[in-house]
Amino acid sequence: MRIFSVFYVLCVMVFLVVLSGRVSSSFWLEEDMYPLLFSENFEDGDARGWRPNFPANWEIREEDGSLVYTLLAPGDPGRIRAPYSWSIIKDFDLSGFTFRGKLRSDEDIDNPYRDVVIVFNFQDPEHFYYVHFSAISDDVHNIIGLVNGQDRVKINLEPPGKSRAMLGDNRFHEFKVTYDARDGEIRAYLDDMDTPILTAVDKTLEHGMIGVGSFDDTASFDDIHLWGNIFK
Ligand SMILES: [Ca+2]
Ligand SMILES: [Ca+2]
Repeated sequence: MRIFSVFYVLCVMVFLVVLSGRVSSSFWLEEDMYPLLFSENFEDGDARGWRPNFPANWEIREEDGSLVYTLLAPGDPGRIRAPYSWSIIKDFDLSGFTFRGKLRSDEDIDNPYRDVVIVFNFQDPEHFYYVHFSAISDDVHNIIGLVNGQDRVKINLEPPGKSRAMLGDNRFHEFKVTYDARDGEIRAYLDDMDTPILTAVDKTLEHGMIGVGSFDDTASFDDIHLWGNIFK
């Protein structure tokens, strides 16, 4: 009987160790993995913490009692095929982060190619990743893209046409993008913060800056929060 009890306790202990291992892989990819580095609601009327590539195209506007950060014009294409416009949060070179906020496409809702992007691990205008939220899914829309010195390539695991494209309206959506520098796991969420709509694993660019923008449309942003690990 006593031997049976010892065996039983050992079985429970093994089960708990296995369970904790399974829980940790998702549990550790939460905001509290990193310190909060930056919050921005634009209510002070300026965007001093941000560095846009086309400053004249960005404005802080009042809407329904809140100030929001708006990209008024798409900007110009660069030498390679990559998002035209972005505004980077200054001062944070990160290796691993959770980035949350609200985004809205201000493009005509009849345009299915409308998009809002989150750029990250941004090292220069030709080396970064981006999450492309759109109203249609194919090999260049509603993807995670890598810009590595040449035209962007789709790197997310969802096949073209199969990712959930949810940006078909002109209202704000909650977003979350995470990067785990240990294994290169990238996850992007829209509205549902528990189930990512885009996922990728890539370690080509393991650190960099983070920001918001659009491939070739107009967009607005608010209530930004950034948790991260400062790259050394
Ligand atoms: Ca605001
Ligand atoms: Ca577009």
